[in-house]
Amino acid sequence: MSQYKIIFTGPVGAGKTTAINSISDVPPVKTDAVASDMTKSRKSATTVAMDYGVMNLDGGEKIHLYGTPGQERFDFMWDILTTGGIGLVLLLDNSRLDPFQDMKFFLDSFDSFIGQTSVAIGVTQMDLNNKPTIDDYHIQLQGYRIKPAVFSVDAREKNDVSLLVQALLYSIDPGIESE
Ligand SMILES: Nc1nc2c(ncn2[C@@H]2O[C@H](COP(=O)(O)OP(=O)(O)O)[C@@H](O)[C@H]2O)c(=O)[nH]1
Ligand SMILES: [Mg+2]
Repeated sequence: MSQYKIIFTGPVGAGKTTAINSISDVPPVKTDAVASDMTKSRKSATTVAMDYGVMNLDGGEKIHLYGTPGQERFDFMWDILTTGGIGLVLLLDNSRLDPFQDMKFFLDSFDSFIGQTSVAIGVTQMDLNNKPTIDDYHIQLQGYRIKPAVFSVDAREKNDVSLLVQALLYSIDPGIESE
């Protein structure tokens, strides 16, 4: 059986834990702890270590899903978490102050991993903030050498997250999803 690993990243509150929860076919492992810093105002719990889940594809493949901790003070873990990964899902919270700055930060931080693999971008909270638009993201991405898929995603919706993951898998290997 084929086993693959993909990594979810993005700022605190972007929906990583929720997204993995939405698509995992096994009960996800959440290592949430009570936040002790500035994330407290936003959420009562935040991920300090990582999230983990598994998605079973129709072709029998297993996709292992790992979520990075969002806080920058855990960025030492990012290298460990990406080892062996085949692609990155970057979730961006459209209601944050400067989601383009967030996008730049994460694309830069994962630059070498993305260079060897692939990335797909999901923009969450568009129901709360409809600007910038997906077109605006595409325009912003013209300054980068990569051409990722960019979808509007509600991390609570299994279908939204599943489509994003499938777009990522397709960009890596158009055959991976075939039944
Ligand atoms: N309104 C709205 N809420 C969302 C959306 N996506 C995720 N959320 C909520 O955003 C909050 C933060 O999500 P969480 O998964 O904890 O973010 P994480 O820090 O990236 O793991 C949760 O309450 C989610 O239910 C979205 O598209 N719209
Ligand atoms: Mg989380």
